[in-house]
Amino acid sequence: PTAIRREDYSPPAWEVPQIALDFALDPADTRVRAALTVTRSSPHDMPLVLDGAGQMPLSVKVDGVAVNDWRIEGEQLVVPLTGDHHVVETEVSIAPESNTQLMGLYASGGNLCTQCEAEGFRRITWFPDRPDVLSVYRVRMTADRRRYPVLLANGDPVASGENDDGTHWAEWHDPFPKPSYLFALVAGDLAVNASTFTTMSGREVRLGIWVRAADLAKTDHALHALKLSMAWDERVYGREYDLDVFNIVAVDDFNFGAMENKGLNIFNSRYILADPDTATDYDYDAVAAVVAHEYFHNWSGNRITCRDWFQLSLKEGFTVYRDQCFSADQGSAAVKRIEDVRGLRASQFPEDSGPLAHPVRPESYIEISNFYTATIYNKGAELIRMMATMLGPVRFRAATDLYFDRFDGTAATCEDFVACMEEAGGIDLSQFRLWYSQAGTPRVSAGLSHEPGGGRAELRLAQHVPATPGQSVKQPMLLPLKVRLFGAETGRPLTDERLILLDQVAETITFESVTERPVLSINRGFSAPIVVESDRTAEDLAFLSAHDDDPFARYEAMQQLMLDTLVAGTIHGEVKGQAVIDAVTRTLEAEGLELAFLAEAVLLPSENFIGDQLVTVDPDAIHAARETLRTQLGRALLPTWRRLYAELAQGRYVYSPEAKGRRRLRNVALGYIAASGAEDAAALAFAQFEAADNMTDRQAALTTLVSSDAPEREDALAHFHARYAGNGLVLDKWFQTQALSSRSDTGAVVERLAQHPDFTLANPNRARALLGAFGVNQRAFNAADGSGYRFLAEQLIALDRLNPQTAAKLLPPLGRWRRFDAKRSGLMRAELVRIVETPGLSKDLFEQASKSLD
Ligand code: BAL
Ligand code: ZN
Repeated sequence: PTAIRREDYSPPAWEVPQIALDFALDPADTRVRAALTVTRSSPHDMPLVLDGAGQMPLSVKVDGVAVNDWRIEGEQLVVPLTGDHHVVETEVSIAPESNTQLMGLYASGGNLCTQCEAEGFRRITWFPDRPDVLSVYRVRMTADRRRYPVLLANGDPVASGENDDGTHWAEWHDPFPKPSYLFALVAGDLAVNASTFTTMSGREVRLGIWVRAADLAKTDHALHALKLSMAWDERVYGREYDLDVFNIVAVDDFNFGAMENKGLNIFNSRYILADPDTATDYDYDAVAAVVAHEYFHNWSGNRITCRDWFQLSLKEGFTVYRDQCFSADQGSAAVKRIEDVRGLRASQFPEDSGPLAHPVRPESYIEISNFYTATIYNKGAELIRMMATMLGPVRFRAATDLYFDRFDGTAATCEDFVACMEEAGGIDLSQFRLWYSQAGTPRVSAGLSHEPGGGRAELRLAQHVPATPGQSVKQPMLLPLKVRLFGAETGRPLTDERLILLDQVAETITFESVTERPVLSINRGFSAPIVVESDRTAEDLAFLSAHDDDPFARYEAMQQLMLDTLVAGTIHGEVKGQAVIDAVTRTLEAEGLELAFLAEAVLLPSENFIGDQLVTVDPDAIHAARETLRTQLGRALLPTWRRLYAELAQGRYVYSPEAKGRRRLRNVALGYIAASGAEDAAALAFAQFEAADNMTDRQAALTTLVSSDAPEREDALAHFHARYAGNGLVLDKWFQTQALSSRSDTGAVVERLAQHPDFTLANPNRARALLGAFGVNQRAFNAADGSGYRFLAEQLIALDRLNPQTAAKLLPPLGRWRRFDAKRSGLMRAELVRIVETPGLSKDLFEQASKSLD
């Protein structure tokens, strides 16, 4: 497979201002007729080159006349054209029911739907399938009336009618020029939760959430979130919705979480369906966040799209930032920030320090689907956040207004965005641009010194950006660091919060009038996505965990204290947990902290995150150290956990920030009661499991039991499975919870679950629930005999034949071989070699596996 390089970009030779599509829909043989109005974009003598994937044209016409001077080159259709304007028509036959890749037009649950980003449209019809070719689409669909009573496409509905042969038809028109990756259609037997939204200029938009009839009762939360998102984007960014209709369709088989097709979002049903019995609080939050994310794309992605796929973070980083801020506004901003940083550390930091590290704006790719990564999305969002921090809210809003105004209706670049920030923000972002081109997580060392009696403190900062594949030498970056000093004796702030722009390899910052020993609070709010290495003692960290006025920094101090304790415990085999116990005690006793914050603050860092701190990961020692500290915390604070567990019980289920916080902390308490070894822990968990009127409490109880040896474990698993038979989203939880178990037999259990009648590789959610969860279960996956590696490799090879995109996304755990001992490294590499050498491997999996071997 060959690599596509960013520097090779050239503008399209032919524009396609209009396209008319006519679908005769049928699961086995869908006929697609496309009429492209094409225009030579500059003086040149190049033919029209259209992308396709597999299908042969049944006919090609130019200006209404059949031609035969076209040719197929590789996967492209080349049509010689003499004039500057033509209409080029093609017809193809495709079989949605045999499409297991879930790219292009495919069948899910008896309905037909599409997924075109990034390069799925070429599996539907011949087209210049690149994001900088923008066209106005007119779509006509004809389908069996009984089987597919609902016919939806982008834009606004224009006309519909019935035919004598049992079919019906509908025509849709989208007046906004869009790239092919935003095309969508749905044909199915669907029910709608309909409503309206009146925009800020008084236009009424018809909203519809389309699902199978049995799921209709689970769509109110998504619909509510959609309305909140529409109002939020008007208020915060001045962005109004632009069509008369906004539809969302939920499908069970979907590679992404959701897709922002213009006016017709298609969602993975896990991000639409929610009711208390089947969705956790986390699921509810995720539904709202993804609904918001896709809606926000209407401006950051659709009205302004990407010039090429190297610019993917232009729309994804910005839109993630927007959805993060939206979610922060709905509940606790502090807890949302903690969750986002935890996610970044769990998924992006390992990517940035591993073989698949790439810049936020990559230089090359083999398969673009592999670049829908945490780096593009989540680190990309951090870049926007840093610019917002440096500009402040007023100038940031002016800069986004400028960006939306200047680039509306175009395909833009990351550089265009940064230039708007610079222009409207009145700052020089030359050095900041390195964040787009340099991969790797910067590391900042921070040392604070103080002259007792002298009144002056000095903060010595030094930065280092580690080498990443293809980038051995790095330049120093611009790092916005929010810093504040606190007095160790009084506990009071000694300075205001300062925003330091660290732009040198090393720099010393001076603070005057520092009258007592200062303690450093740094990278407050996680103002830069970096690793801080400070010389703060356990005492300093405990102090900050009790006194810092920045909730993130307060959480961070506790995490660092825990991490230092666990790393030492892993290395020395003895866990000295008293400082953590004292700090947790103080936090739980502190006044005025949100319950959800408390729940976050007292949770130990994950085994993976502990592993990330070590040169060589010893999964068993890490597991042992973490379990020991959990047990110490459980025992030392058992009366407190029991009190919290009793006090935080609630009546009937309510979804509100306050109620969510209570559930979260109560379930953390349950976990610690179990960790203490209390004899009644399993009975307590099982009672909760049985009595719960909501999935949050039921799943938390199940999670506790699944990691135990208690007899209740099997009962709970069996009850759960029986209760939710036929509910795919909840069965995913059943698989996932078992794959995340901390029991020593988890590897064997997971292998058995892969043979379970409810397991299938054909459904991406199911594959991710078992294989994805297993891959992040550090101890189970890294079993010393290599059985975990072998199992995952076998599953990925099988999955690759069905759905390469999903297979490739599950590969990264095998790429961590450099971090393990020689025996595990060798076993992991052997599986990567086996994958790479598999005949007929997709370029998706080839790219991920071969890069992981380097
Ligand atoms: N554009 C792909 C799905 C998403 O990020 O919204
Ligand atoms: Zn997105």
